[in-house]
Amino acid sequence: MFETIELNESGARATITLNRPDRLNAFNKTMHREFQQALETVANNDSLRVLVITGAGRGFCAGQDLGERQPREGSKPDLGETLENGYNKSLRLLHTLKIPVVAAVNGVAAGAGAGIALNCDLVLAKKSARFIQAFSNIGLIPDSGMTWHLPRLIGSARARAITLLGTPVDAETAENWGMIYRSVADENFAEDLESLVENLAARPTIALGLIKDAMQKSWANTLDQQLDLERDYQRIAGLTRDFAEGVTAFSEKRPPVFEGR
Ligand code: LHQ
Repeated sequence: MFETIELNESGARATITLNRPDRLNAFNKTMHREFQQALETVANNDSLRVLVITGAGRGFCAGQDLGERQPREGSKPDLGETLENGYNKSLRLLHTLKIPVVAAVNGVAAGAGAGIALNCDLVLAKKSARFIQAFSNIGLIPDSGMTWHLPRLIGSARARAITLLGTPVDAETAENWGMIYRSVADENFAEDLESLVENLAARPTIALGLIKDAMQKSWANTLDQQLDLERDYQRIAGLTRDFAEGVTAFSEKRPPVFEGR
């Protein structure tokens, strides 16, 4: 069905695999379109409770396909258009998903490829993976939300250094800096990913969606506004079947069986 990605929906989980391994899964026009279609498909499938985004082959994603964006004599490329209809549209779709999204970073993540990963809720990376803010290496500015996320994740000093210098950050450093959730030995990656995904898929999905949204909104809210938001979201969570199950299971001293409803 797709040419540049794979979408696999199986039970409660979906996996999108960026699939142009000979270009380190760099985004071309078709891939932008197909990635958005896949995200829309995931958003419309109520039985899904977790999404994984990963890359085929040895890389996660090398950002924009530079072969497609080679400046031609006399032409005035509109990179803003690539952002508006490509990455920005995708990232907005990603952020409105009500299920947790795991970036399974299997190899290098550069430019907007690092951006896609760092926009996910949880980033699990192989120790051998690197995150490269490659934008300034080619005369561009960080996009895909990187000027927003990086200072918040790792502080302004490090964010400025790695974006101005384009210095690669290995997965272990990324973890130590708080840029990603966890780096794991390459040989344990598949197993650790599996247990993370299994765990998320079995948790109370509506509450997880509300947690995501609350964390996101906190960046723009005062504490006062956030306390109001927590009151409102807790009201919603309190009406779910999973809350009833959680409390019942606790009093019956057994593990809860959440349905995501
Ligand atoms: C690639 C790419 C690539 C095409 C590797 N394109 N082929 C937004 C708005 C609009 C336009 C511009 O951009 C943006 C946002 C951005 O994403 S800007 C940043 C774009 N990305 C980059 O600048 C990264 C470019 N790639 C690299 O620096 C290296 O390839 C990294 C460090 C990612 C990996 O290095 P290596 O492991 O040494 O692999 P390699 O360089 O040998 O790449 C393997 C192949 O993949 C190679 O092709 P070849 O035919 O020689 O085997 C590369 O040409 C190709 N490739 N990235 N972005």
